[in-house]
Amino acid sequence: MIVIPARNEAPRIGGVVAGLRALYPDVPIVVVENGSADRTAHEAALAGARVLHSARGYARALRTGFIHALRSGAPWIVQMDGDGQHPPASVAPLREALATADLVVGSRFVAEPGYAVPTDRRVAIHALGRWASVCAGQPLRDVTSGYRAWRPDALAMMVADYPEDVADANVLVRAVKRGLVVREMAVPMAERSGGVSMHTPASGFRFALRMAVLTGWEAVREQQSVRIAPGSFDGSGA
Ligand SMILES: Nc1nc2c(ncn2[C@@H]2O[C@H](COP(=O)(O)OP(=O)(O)OP(=O)(O)O)[C@@H](O)[C@H]2O)c(=O)[nH]1
Ligand SMILES: [Mg+2]
Repeated sequence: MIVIPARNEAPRIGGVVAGLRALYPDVPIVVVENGSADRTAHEAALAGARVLHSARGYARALRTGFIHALRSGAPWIVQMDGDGQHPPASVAPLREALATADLVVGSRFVAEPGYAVPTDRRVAIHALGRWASVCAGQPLRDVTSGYRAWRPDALAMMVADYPEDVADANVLVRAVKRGLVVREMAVPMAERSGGVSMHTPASGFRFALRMAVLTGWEAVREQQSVRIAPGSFDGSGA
């Protein structure tokens, strides 16, 4: 199943869904919308997607889509953006890479990304990637990529307490800490083809700082939950 969070993407979402349907006619596509001031939901449905409505925000929209996918018994789940940045052709290789991973991240930084990622973003993503790598204990590069493929059993381990607010690098660190095999693979990406990004330069800076704190917290939190996990006490009182 393909899960696409979308807000105010009416001019783009139809093309994204149509592109996916042309390549994968049998794969259900779910667009999760909230708070759009335009006809995003209408265009998505017209192009053949099932439209779900969620609580506010990107992370909550994803969670709504994930729960739907798991309840539907989807054999794999790919999350991607609805603004045309993620090429539909990469769904197949991402899904195939699940043969050797629980979570596969489509990465702009394993090979050339295919477009000039603005310098401020590139610097922020690289810095966040380094920090997330330290927190996770394994190399992670494109930690803000929203193009990801999940095995359902792995997603089931994450969805119950999936972050409600922001979900990027923190999710990757949590996944690694929970023992999931997280891999990155090169995916060409495009520039947003219009509309408004959820990140302005100012909000992007605040987001990066916040994400850095949350990502560090994941490392500490998961460490603690391992320490106090049931069964880890031997009852001897020693
Ligand atoms: N349902 C829902 N979708 C959202 C929300 N915010 C962003 N999205 C969608 O999430 C996807 C990613 O958002 P973008 O604004 O493209 O974020 P980005 O790719 O990091 O930023 P750009 O590179 O500037 O495009 C897009 O499909 C958005 O429409 C939201 O509050 N609710
Ligand atoms: Mg985008």
